[in-house]
Amino acid sequence: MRTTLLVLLILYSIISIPNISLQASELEFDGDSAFSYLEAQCDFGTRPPGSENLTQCRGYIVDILRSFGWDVILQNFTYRDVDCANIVAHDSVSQNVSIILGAHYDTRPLADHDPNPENRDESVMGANDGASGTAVLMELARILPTQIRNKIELVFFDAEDSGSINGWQWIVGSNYYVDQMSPEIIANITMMILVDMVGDTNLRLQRELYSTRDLQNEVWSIAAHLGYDAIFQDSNGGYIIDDHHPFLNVGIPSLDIIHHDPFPATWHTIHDIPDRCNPDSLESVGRVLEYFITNTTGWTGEYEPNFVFPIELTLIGIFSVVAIITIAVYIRRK
Ligand code: 1BN
Ligand code: ZN
Repeated sequence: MRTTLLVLLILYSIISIPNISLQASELEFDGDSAFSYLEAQCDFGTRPPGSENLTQCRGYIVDILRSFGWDVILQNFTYRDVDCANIVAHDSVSQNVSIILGAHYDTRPLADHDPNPENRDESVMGANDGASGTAVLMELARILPTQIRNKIELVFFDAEDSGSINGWQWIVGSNYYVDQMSPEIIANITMMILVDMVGDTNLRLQRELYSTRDLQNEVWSIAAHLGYDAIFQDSNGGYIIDDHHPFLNVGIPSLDIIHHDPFPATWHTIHDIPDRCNPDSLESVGRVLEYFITNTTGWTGEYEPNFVFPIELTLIGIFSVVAIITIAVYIRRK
């Protein structure tokens, strides 16, 4: 008798467990598609601020975003007599932006970290450092459901990566962007997420330490849920002054998803080329972000609805089973 009861209870508990497992394969972000945007940027050549290559590449990014239905504006600014522009993309229908996704699209003018001193006067191709984060944002622009796009702003920063060269500072574009935000707009933004250097074949993401820890925890736990815990490592990296920094300074919770501590071997070298990058790396980061964004904005439209057996029915079921068994025992004894 006890055994029967136990078996029935176990069966009930199994069907009552909510199905929370949305798997990586159910997500839309495509690594090959993202990789094609990475390669296309590199086809323009190296892309330091103010260069003709960067101007051409900017036009390409704008065209692609518009073809996916986004409204795009250029935020022009001049730094040290060089014309620069952040690219800002919004939903074309309505705007109620609460999440900013960012990446820099410029590349470093000098490969000053190259192991070979003879290469240090050359410029960096920036397949990883520049094109990878940009490619992830472009693929998100393609696949994000139209229903949630009004909550998202995509910002591609110029002039991030020329720091300590000819007196330039780092993160010039993001500083300019945040300087232009009004207090009202700042108050409406709930978070900023930056993707930088996420394309390396051997991608390893440590936790960047300026980043808002709670936001980082959410993203890292989604990565673990999707099986990307070998990439999103649960260990502390270092403090990086990156494009999320100006947002943190005005009180916006911000996260930098960046390969660092150590930086990839190609960082600021002439070897930062598409051959050293990988569609799977872009896909892991893109899918984590897709999952996070669709969850955070409360949209469940195209995914399988989670099956949750209502607690009331579970309790009624258990009561009926217990009642039936009690009655059966009572009748048998009689
Ligand atoms: C990220 C990619 N950064 C540069 N390229 C930011 C950075 C600035 C990293 C200074 C280390 C030192
Ligand atoms: Zn760099």
